[in-house]
Amino acid sequence: MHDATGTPGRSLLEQTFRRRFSDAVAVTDSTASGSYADLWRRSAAVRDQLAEACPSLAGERVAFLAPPSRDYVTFLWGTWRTGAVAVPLAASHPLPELEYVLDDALPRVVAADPSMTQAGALLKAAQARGAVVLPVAARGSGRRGSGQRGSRADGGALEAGDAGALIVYTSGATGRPKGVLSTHAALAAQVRSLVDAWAWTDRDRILHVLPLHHVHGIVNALCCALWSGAACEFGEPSPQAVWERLAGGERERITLFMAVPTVYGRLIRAWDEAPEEVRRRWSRGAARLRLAVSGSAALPASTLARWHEITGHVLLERYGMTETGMILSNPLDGERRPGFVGLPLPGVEARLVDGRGRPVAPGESGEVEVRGPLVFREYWGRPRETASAFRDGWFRTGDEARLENGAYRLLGRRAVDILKTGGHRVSALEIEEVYRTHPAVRDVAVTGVPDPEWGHRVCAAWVPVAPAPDSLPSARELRAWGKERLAPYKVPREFRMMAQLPRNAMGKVRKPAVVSIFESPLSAQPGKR
Ligand code: MLC
Ligand code: AMP
Repeated sequence: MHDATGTPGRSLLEQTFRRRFSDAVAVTDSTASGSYADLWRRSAAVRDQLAEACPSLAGERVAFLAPPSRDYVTFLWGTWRTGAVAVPLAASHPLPELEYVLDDALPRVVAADPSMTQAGALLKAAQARGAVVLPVAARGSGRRGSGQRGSRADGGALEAGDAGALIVYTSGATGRPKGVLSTHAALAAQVRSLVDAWAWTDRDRILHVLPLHHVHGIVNALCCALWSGAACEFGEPSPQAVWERLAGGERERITLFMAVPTVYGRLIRAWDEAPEEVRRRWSRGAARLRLAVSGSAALPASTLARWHEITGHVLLERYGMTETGMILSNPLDGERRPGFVGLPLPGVEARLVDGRGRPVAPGESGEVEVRGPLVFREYWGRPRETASAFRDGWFRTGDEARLENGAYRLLGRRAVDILKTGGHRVSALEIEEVYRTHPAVRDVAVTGVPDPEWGHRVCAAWVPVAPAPDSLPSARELRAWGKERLAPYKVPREFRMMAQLPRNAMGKVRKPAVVSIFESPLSAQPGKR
């Protein structure tokens, strides 16, 4: 059976659960694996448990914290089967970031896998906010009969189109992160487009090492696999473990791999450092991949070239956004040009416009705008921001691009305060707001310094309060303080203390001047403030 693209109009669950009698492996993690039939049964048990704890969940939010695992997938499907909107929480986030999501998404139910570091604190915070709390693994979910006899009906999600499915948090130019709400229909459109473009089939097996609170990991890797009847294997993300898995036996061979450029950079470094015979084995393994995809941030041409030398594969670079899913992609068959992100994916309309929203002349640069069934519905609870994200029905990406010889080249973001670090979109202004609450900090300017490993390296220039206290915090202390409040990838890598910040005549901080400060040789010293 290689009918992977599915019938138009099929919802994600409808498509996936037409395999509900299949014993083919759907997901595996380091301790468990689940067939499509298992997922069907287990997710019914989760649905029943959720419905028992909290009747009429349709349209309500269910937030959950779980490692990439069979239980994560089961919980996601179970949530969808109640008709609720899933809000996956980030495993790496400290409590204040998780509490922010609780206060913004207002979930009726919050679930956590007890093995997660933040599980206890999260559930306590959720209880204090009046949410029902649950463990992620459902009672009796392993039983053969569970979810079949005497169980509740699916909450409309099997056919759902316009119903909300998923809220993923991502940073905007200003303020705190926004919840991007996508419908079942939008997710199905995103998945169908990728399954079609990259020719997923039920013979595929993806090695999944991406976080499961972003669309890259949730939609492109996980949902595409399940839509296609393929296997999704959650692997250990260390570079050595990835190489070893790719080099693994012919049975259960990995056919697909997806990652952000930072990860490809790390894989290349590990390969360079490995002994000759290990290198040969790793290269042979990676050469057997059907497809390796890079995205979420610009792929350096040097990474593309080196990966080609090592594995014989040209990485397929594509471009997308949380709000839209994937927009542009290099071809599966055909030339993949370094520095280019290809053409619109099936079902996606893209165009380039000038500042007033008029399409630009051929060869001119402009802002990418997107239209199509895959676009998100709203920023959760932010109608004004949702409205201003669209112009004449087109979603405004904020990314600048040019069409050159039949392919798009991305030129950067319009807003200088949105950074991409390790594939994560972060707001410089959000980080500044948090650091302004530090007792020793009077003012601070955060910026992204171009960096071969991270894309942007988050750096902060700061001005101490006056009069300066006797003992000023070191860079290490400022980082430790930030880690208690911000996701690890938002915490500045470097700090530079200054008497004042560089400002223009209007008093606005000159961010390019801040970048130059960190590009000077002095900033190469670690631990300096
Ligand atoms: C982690 N650290 C960082 C950092 N990330 N420091 C600076 N900048 C960053 N971006 C710090 C940690 O706090 C730690 O510090 C040290 O680096 C080592 O951490 P680590 O554990 O090794 O990092 P790791 O967890 O491995 O993270 C690196 C990564 C991860 C690249 C694997 O960030 C990742 O999985 N990124 C993918 C993000 C993603 O999926 N984006 C898709 C968004 S959707 P210390 O001091 O404690 O040692 C999207 C749409 C689309 O963009 O198009 O796909
Ligand atoms: P996110 O909110 O994490 O979905 O980030 C989306 C942003 O990532 C886009 O607006 C782009 O700026 C960036 N992005 C995604 N893919 C690429 C790519 N291939 N090259 C450059 N930037 C990318």
